[in-house]
Amino acid sequence: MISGSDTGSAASDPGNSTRGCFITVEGGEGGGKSTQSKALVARLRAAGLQAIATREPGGSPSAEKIREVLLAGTFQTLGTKAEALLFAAARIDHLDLRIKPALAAGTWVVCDRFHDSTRAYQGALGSLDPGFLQTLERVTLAGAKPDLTLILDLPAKLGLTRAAMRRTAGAAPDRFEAESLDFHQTLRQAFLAIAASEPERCVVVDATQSPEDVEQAIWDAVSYRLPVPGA
Ligand code: Z5A
Repeated sequence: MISGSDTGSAASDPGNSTRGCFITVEGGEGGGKSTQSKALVARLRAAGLQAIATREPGGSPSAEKIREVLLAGTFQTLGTKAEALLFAAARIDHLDLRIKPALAAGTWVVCDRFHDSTRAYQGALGSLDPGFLQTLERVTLAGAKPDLTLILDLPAKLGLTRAAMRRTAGAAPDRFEAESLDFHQTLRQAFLAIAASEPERCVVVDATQSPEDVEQAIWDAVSYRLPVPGA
């Protein structure tokens, strides 16, 4: 059960029909997270559920401001630890203002990136001390773990090609997209390692398929793992 305390988890009681379920969508660049988050919300609504799509970094007015500086690389010079703290500050605000109230009202929340992105980008790639990251995650989430995490997996090169195609003509890649192919390959392995370490929470989805096939694979996983009416 998601709450402000340190003792529970949204994942602990997904069968509680009075609360919404919390689903996160994760993976490397260009995997289709935004596309699939919107499609999943549409499917949940069609199944008669209240559902919202949100994203990280961002999702609340103050967190969206933090997003701007993070993606611009404004504070990159402060180092990975400081960046992790900024992602955490945005996440706390997002949880308090948007995610927790929605779940408490029975609304399902689909979030494009969440704490696994901090583990992968700032942890595996930024080489942050695991103890620091675990403590930061514990105080940031305060028990608010996702019920289900969908990890959209595809080769780094394909993901970067897709991300580049999506950018408007002439727009520069953001601070993370501009990293090397090696960086993105390591990122892919980091997400797969998270999935392997928490199979009860994570499902890996083959994101090389067509958008329609990815959407169906996601729907199959959601309907199998969570209490979708009529599934
Ligand atoms: N970050 C972090 O470091 N630490 C943290 O804790 C958090 C985040 C929360 C957020 O960037 C950055 O912040 C992110 C990690 C870091 N790194 N970057 N960059 P963002 O939100 O701006 O971008 P993103 O999350 O990385 O999104 P994305 O990878 O660029 O895209 P996507 O959401 O995965 O994909 P999409 O926009 O849905 O699709 C991309 C294009 O591919 C688009 O043209 C689609 O039409 C196309 N597409 C989608 N699916 C398919 C399929 N199946 N086939 C063919 N084409 C497809």
